[in-house]
Amino acid sequence: MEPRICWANTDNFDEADIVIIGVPDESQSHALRKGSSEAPDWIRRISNLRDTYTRKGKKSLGLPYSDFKHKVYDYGNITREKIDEVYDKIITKSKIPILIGGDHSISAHTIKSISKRKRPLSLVYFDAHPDFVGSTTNYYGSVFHDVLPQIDIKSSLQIGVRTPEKEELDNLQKHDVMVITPFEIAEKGIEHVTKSVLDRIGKNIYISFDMDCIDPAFAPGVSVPVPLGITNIEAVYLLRAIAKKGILGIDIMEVCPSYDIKDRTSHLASRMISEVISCC
Ligand SMILES: [Mn+2]
Repeated sequence: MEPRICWANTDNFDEADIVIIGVPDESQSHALRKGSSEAPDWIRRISNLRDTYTRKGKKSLGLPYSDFKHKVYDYGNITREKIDEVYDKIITKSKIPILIGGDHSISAHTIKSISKRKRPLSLVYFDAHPDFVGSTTNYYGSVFHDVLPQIDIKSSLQIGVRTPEKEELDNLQKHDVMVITPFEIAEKGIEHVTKSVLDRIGKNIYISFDMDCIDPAFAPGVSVPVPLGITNIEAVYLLRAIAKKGILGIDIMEVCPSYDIKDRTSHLASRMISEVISCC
């Protein structure tokens, strides 16, 4: 494994309130672009290269615009089969997991695990795709359908959707899912949209973040890129606001380092993690 992510500041799991976990698994992806399983270690590597500076021979973090109050522990990598066991240790101790994928189907495991302990669950699903295929299950395009029994649909929503299949459009309508498209953010402004997100979600909030919700101009290194996405600033503005309200956990999925441009997407993922930590 690469060194721990640069934001980790403790080697003691028990004293941590934020836990970083990698799941280097892309077994349920059908993407033409392979390589999302490399993301956890690659993001750790890039965080150490790009988000730290050297002062008098010592490592100095390039913080978000505030210091961390939190103790952050890097748990290393686990398999998808271990998620429930590891999340039990994390959620029952009121720690916040930040999981790095891997393909998006992994999120179904984390959502199911968290919903066993905290209900009703508000899911904030950032994605270019609704992942709402119901004709097949347990893969990266069926996550939202797979977790329907686990989430409170009335306080959940999708952000960044712009390439639904017909079946998915029908499912979104049938289940009356709130969707915020990139056009709606362009039209109404990020502040207005953020308020409506905060009004929608309840107390038990989980964020699942597919990096492809961000425009490929900012995040080219993803498994299934789609033009006309939200900007990096809009994404982080929303993440900060939701994290401030209080989250049970977050995952950051589908970074695909081998298709990236100069590690832009891995670096953005690392910065996003620091922004979320600073607002939790
Ligand atoms: Mn997805």
